[in-house]
Amino acid sequence: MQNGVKTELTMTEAEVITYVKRRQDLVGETAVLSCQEIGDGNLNYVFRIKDEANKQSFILKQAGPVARISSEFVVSTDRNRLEYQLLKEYEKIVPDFVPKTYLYDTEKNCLIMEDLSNYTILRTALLSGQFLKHFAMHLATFMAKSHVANLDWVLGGKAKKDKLKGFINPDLCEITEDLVLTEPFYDCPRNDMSQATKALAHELLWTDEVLVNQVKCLKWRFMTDAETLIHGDLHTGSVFVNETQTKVIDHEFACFGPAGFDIGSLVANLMFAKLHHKAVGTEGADTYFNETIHTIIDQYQRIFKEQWIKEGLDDQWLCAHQLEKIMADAAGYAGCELIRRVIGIAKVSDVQSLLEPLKSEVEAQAIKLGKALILNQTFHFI
Ligand code: SR1
Ligand code: MG
Repeated sequence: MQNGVKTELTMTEAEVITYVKRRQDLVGETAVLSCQEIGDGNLNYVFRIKDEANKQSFILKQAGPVARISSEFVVSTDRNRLEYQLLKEYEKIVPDFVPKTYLYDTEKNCLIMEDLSNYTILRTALLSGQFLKHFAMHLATFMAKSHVANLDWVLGGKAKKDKLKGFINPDLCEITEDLVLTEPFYDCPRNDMSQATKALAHELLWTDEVLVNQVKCLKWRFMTDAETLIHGDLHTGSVFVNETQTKVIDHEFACFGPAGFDIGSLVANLMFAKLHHKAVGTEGADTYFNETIHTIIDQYQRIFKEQWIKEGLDDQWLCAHQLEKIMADAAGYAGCELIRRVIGIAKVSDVQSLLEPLKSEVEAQAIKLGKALILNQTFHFI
């Protein structure tokens, strides 16, 4: 038991093998299975199952009743259904950018999907200096196409409301509302930072009423603005890349929310990679990250407009107006993401892997950049 919740719902490696063996539709009688738990995220258990006999492998992702990062977070295992539903949705709209899903089990709250073992997590690739180019265009396409396809204007008001019912995600949205949009902006006991960073947070954030009020507005919009279907946690740890392809994973935060939230999360995490490389003095990193971020921002808007027309929408004023709002939101949410990864409980290795004094310097830069993005609600100055 953890926090009064039965943890025995989560399978062991041996149980996963027995479970998969029973799925003859997946592995067949000749399968020789081995299994390893490889998850390092904050929420779920991720098992890699190898079938030596048939030279194939799968990923089984199981949602436990509490978050891995802390049993304080009791999160509905329904998140597995939401993830499955979003994967199916993306398979229709942006099939090249998601892993294939083979099975969803409502009893065990697990999914079996394509093993992307020949890919690397984008955050890891970037930190190790693999300055890949293709993913910027892929992620701009992924976001713009999925966002436009789920606008009220495209689905129709009634059908959109009907679809929205299937993506109500109170527990995971609450995590975002608390960890991203509330706790970093006051002296919350759950925050986690050094004394020096705390002093800076006090000086630059917690005592700045204008900033705190802007964040309240961003939180309010996140809670109430069901603009379109969003991934909801699109950081560089939610993306797999290889030399030519890009796959977006970890879809359990899916909800109808402001489109700018996805763009902001992604851009902020690229900024963390940039700050990391700047701190350690990697040559060419500044130019690479600036170009990558600008490609995402520019291409998102270009593809958004293109999709708008493809969907048969002809009101160009509305398109421009909505895009303007989305990009302002994106800058604001990027600011919140930059600040929460420094002050809040959920960290990023871009910062955590640095030694002092570099770590504190990058934390201060992230706080200042985050603040400027929230106050200005534009990327124009970056
Ligand atoms: C309790 S979950 C903490 C964080 O991990 C996820 O990846 C989300 O970013 C969430 O905010
Ligand atoms: Mg995740």
